[in-house]
Amino acid sequence: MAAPADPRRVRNTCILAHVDHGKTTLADHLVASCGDGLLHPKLAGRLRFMDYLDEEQRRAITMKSAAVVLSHKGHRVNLIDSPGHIDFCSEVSSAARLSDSALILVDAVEGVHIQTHAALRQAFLERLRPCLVLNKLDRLISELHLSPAEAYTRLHRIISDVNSIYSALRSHSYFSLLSALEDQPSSSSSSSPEDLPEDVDDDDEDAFQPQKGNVVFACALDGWGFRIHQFADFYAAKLPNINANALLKGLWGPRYFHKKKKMIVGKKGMDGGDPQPMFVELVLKPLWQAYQGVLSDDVELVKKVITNFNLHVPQRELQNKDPKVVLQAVMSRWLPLADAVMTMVVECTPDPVAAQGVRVARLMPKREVAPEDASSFPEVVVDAERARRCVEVCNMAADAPVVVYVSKMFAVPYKMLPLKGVDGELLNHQGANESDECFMGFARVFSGVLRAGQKVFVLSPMYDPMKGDAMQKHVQDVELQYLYEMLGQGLRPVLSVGAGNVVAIQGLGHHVLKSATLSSTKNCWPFSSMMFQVSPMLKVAIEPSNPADLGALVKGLKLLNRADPFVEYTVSQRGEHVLAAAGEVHLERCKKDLEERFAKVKLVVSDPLVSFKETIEGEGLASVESLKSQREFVERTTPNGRCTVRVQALRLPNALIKILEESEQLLGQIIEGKTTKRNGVLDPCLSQDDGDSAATLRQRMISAIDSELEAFTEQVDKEKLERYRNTWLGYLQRIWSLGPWRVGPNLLLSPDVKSSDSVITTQDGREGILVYGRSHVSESLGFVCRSDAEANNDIDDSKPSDTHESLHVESVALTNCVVSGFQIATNAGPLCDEPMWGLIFVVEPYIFADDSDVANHSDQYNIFSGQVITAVKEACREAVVQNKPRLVEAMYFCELTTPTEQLGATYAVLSRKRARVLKEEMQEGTSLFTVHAYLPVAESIGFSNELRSITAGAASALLVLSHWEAIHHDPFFVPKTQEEIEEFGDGASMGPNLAKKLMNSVRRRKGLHVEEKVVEHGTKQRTLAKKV
Ligand SMILES: Nc1nc2c(ncn2[C@@H]2O[C@H](COP(=O)(O)OP(=O)(O)OP(=O)(O)O)[C@@H](O)[C@H]2O)c(=O)[nH]1
Ligand SMILES: [Mg+2]
Repeated sequence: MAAPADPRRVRNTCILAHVDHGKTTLADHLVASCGDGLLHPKLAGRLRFMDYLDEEQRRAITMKSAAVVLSHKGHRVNLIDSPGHIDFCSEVSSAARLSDSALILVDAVEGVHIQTHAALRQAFLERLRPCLVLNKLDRLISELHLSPAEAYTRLHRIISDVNSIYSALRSHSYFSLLSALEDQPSSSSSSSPEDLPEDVDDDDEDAFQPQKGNVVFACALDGWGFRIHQFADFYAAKLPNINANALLKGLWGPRYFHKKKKMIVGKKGMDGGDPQPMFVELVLKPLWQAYQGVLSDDVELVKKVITNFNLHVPQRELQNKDPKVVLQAVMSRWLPLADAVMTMVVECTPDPVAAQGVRVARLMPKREVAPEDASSFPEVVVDAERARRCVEVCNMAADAPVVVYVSKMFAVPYKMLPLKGVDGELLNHQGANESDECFMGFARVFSGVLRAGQKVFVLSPMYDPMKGDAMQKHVQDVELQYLYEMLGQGLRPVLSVGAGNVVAIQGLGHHVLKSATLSSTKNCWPFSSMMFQVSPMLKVAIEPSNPADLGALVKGLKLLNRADPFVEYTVSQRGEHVLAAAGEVHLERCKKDLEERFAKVKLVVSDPLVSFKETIEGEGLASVESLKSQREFVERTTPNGRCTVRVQALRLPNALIKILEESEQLLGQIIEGKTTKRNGVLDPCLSQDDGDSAATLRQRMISAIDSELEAFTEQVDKEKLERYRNTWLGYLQRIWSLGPWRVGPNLLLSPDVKSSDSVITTQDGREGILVYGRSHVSESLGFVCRSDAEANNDIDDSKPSDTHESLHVESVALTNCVVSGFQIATNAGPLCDEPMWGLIFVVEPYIFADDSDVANHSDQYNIFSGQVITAVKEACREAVVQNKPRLVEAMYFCELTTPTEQLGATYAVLSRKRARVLKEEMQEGTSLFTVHAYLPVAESIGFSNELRSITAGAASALLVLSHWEAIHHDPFFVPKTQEEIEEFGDGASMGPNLAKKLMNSVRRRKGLHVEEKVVEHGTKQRTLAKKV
């Protein structure tokens, strides 16, 4: 199927939805009708053509996205089926990146679920034009036994649910930060209309409207579906005095058909009674008749529908004994599904030229180029701008620069690759012996014409064309091998692929790890990175059953790391091979892939290595109250006695922690002017160090404090609140560093010069001065202006004396040591070496003059700086221990569906797993309950399995990482007072509390000391008399 010369006749679309809403079944019908013989229509809906992996067929869920080329009335449609399970959400991002539009599927019985939200958000973020498919309409008839009127109400509600989610996304309040980020690099052009999604100006209008033609009502299982246009055209032919347009408008909403007058009227125009809207009368009723006729074997009713709608169904098929077959015979002739969906795709979604014009602002944000760079490399600026322009207009001229985005790599066994090329020549698959798997790039050409064998540059997301040679490690040149059209599992070799088409590229295996931009010129900006809904959370250590297979395992892990966009493979400090996956289902598949494809050895998988964090008590009001009480300082002195560090620990309000965590990437850029290495969800290339984003962030931080304080207006009087607010704002002006990794949710405050004892202090008759760090972070964020900070910093300069002069020089040199000590401490807390979370450290290090002779000896000095780091680290850790330390655990948001009779069993599992139920709701018209709960990640292992087995497979759950939450138990709790002993026992008979248990399990895993009594009950031990 050669690509049409005109890119306007191409569509790239993906199917997105919640798990099991019928994406793959729908794809089957599209492939059967438009796939050029790839799938026999008889198998459509049963084969699940796009789920070609064994594991997908076995579990009946899709696990990867896959593309297929379809043709419809002279148009070429590249269709990508995606998985709905949250564990594979990265595949959804890969699919969305290559598409221009998205078919959002919703099950008419289940309605909107969490992944429906995610699908809409993904489509919105990638600036795809969404269309809606309401699937499984048959279930409304044959399962729920709804009347046409009830069904109409339900469909109406789902459409308005979806519309309200989408309009919330469009409204600028939601994701305000994100859009600020997105628009900010191209702030000059962000106001120009072409940068905004096309439909942004009709914000008030619903995005999904049956009248607009972007809603299909369908039953993928039986292969039928329609847009109201089909009915409008049909009735227009029958009712000559009403035109099709008026019918179209009347067919959705509260419009009624007056049979006698043959007119469309409002409700008032109907002469009383209980009139039904036109959609019910003219659309749903005939559908219901067809179903009821077939299912209750009412031949007359079926015949009526057949004659009313002039259908030609062969008698042979009508006489089939199986009602399902009869239904399909009638329905698929009457309302063929593929026709409705493909016409919608062609009519309502943009071609690549139109789409790329809108998407370019997201894909390749305009960069600010420093004026000096622009003048020294004018040709680079011109070339890069040309490449961007060509992407924007989807230029497919042969001389246009080639720009391609690879959104994931996937592995295909060499034996599955085509042996012959386009002209029947033999293909030479280089490296076939090296490994059994060939890595392909799942890609799309955005500009120019990509040719097999072409030489291109692979640009990593960090690449900056203005930096020339300094960017060597972010760019490689590579000669591509073959190009293929993707046909589900099949690959069809092609010689070239023009802009606006999806393609599989062979020959990138050694050059691209997960995603990359390919370009024919080095003078091109890389595409912005994709966004993922979650990050890989579930970590396990993997080892081979037979230690001799370690080499094979490591090689296999490296291959898996490449083949799966979403696993992370690391080697821990203790030498364990750690694999991070998105969830249980994903992990199981990874294990299977390793055992059967990549490593081919038997494996042992450890229990999950669950991450925790450490903090101190003081949530909510307590964190405010703690501001009142002057906390004790913890003191540590270096062994040489020259430096004393005083540390005080406080707790940050939860709202502020959340913002610090969410904005990690942005903070990294603002503070350091560059990106951080961690797997952030936000895109490094979207923003630069810019005043706007700092201002937005600053404002969010202040509002977080305000909202936290607002909650206490009842308990605390106004004056006090104002004082607290000022204290908090004061803290925000003194942020010296963030930790761990310089962007975490912990603050290091520079000493408060005015309130600390004084800059100069005396101890044992010696004079010492404060090591004072500038509040760099506050400056970068704009909480203080740089000149103020400098004035503050000059305080110690203002009173120099000879001894102080040298001390001062030394103190400046030691500031970095203080920050390092803080970084180390926040990276590994005192409870079980897990990172700290939400803490403020006020650190006051003093150095004293050295009396010994060897002052300032450089060796001595190095030792001294090490001692200062240790002292700061120890003091911070001790400050945590002394302020009621608490363990923090990650929580999943869990959405589960269960039948009423299994509700009890479900609750039993939930409570055993320490889940906190948020709400339960009966799904209207069904006997199903939807339960929302928070579930600790530490307990999630085996949760789905247990749920499945205890409810006999009736309940299913979906877990999404939600937030971190402190466990309120004290891990060091030992009953002391009389009441406590009465309540909990004297500690001898009491098992360890939850926090202690979790803490100890981590300590044990890490090989840290665990304080445990080996013999709990000495009195119960006895020596059995031996009878000789
Ligand atoms: N009754 C009914 N069942 C349907 C319909 N469409 C799909 N199904 C069934 O729903 C189940 C899930 O279908 P899939 O097509 O695999 O769903 P999916 O959205 O691809 O699922 P994932 O890819 O795992 O997210 C299958 O058992 C289908 O037979 C429909 O229109 N009516
Ligand atoms: Mg599927």
